Amino acid sequence: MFDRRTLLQRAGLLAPLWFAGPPVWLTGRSAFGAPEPNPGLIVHTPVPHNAEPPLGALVQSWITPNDRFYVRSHAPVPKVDADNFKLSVEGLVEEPFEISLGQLQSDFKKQAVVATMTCAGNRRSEHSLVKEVAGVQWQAGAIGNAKWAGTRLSDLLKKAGIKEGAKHVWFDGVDEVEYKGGIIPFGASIPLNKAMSDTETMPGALVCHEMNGEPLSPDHGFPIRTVVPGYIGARSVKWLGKIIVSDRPSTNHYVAAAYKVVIEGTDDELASTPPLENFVINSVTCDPDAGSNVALGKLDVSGYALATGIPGQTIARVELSTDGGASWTKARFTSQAKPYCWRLWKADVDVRAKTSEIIVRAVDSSGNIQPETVAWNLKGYMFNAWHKTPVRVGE
Ligand SMILES: Nc1nc2c(c(=O)[nH]1)N[C@H]1C(S)=C(S)[C@@H](COP(=O)(O)O)O[C@H]1N2
Ligand SMILES: [Mo]
Repeated sequence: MFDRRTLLQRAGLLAPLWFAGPPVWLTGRSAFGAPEPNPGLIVHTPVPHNAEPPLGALVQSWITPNDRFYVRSHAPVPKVDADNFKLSVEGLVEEPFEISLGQLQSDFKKQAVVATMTCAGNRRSEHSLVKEVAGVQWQAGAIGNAKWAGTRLSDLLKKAGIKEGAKHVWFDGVDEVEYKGGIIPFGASIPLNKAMSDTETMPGALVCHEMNGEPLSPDHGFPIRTVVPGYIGARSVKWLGKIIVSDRPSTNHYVAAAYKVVIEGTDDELASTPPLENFVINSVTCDPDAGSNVALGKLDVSGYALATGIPGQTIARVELSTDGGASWTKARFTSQAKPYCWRLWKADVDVRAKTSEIIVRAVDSSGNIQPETVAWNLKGYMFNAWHKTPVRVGE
């Protein structure tokens, strides 16, 4: 809960560094997007806040600490008065309702789940090496694995009573994104059957208010966000204000046009391309850093691997090559194969005189291999080619 002491402690820690005064939940005033000061992240843009951890720091633990978790926001952190805040559930339901954060916490069973969140634009900078892509030039750190807690989305939908014809669930944030000279909320939607696909341990989607045992921070969506295990981060809407049940996918820009893999982005192409849902298989070497000097002989390497968000698929194998892909060494895992979660790995590779890069690729439990190359796309999404870390071999 957000007791006063916790709030003051957090504010005391943060206040001196905030550009626009104390945090919004203390004063009711908007921080107007002032980023939470965080030396643990590399900042791409301060407002809206877009930042990612250095790769070496990312794989120190299976659970990503909150201060090492990437931030991806399209607008400044919105003004939210937590005491009067209400989330509404509406649309194709029998009984629409509004609910406060307190009620959400007291009236529903709390569900926790560990799931990896990753931006569809993770590794976009590698698409840009082929041809410049607009947008935040993410390295490979727009990913993290956290323990999220809150209410199952399905519990809220059941309370409202889903009407016949319902097929999708929309999420609207309360943030204000500038778009084409106007203001729109960030929005997403997921198929109703994904929302209702809970298992005992895995919610189809979570209406989340806790990240790694702490209230969500402003950057990560305080007071409430969705978390959709297996889906690209863009479907996990921060600062959630509305849940709308509908017979169609959301008409919000971020579903209808953005977050699609397109080449030219004409109206026709956008209209015929479905919105992205599951993330793709990926693996990345996080240590050593690109450009490191390495000695001949054995070298310790570590990184992450992620299976696609398709149910049932986990990472089965991670392989490394120091000879351009002619031969491969198997990595060992330092974490279990868990659905919708990354798997961390370590390997001892042989650095040879001719080694110029360390290549990594992953294989999933269905035998799908991470692709050697990927086709360029206009918005730079879903980059998952073999990851290559250039190194310089010394004596
Ligand atoms: N309201 C709102 N929700 C949002 C966004 C946003 O800009 N506004 N960004 C989305 C994107 S693109 C990603 S990848 C994730 C990032 O979540 P994080 O900042 O907690 O890592 O939030 C998603 N939810
Ligand atoms: Mo994203």
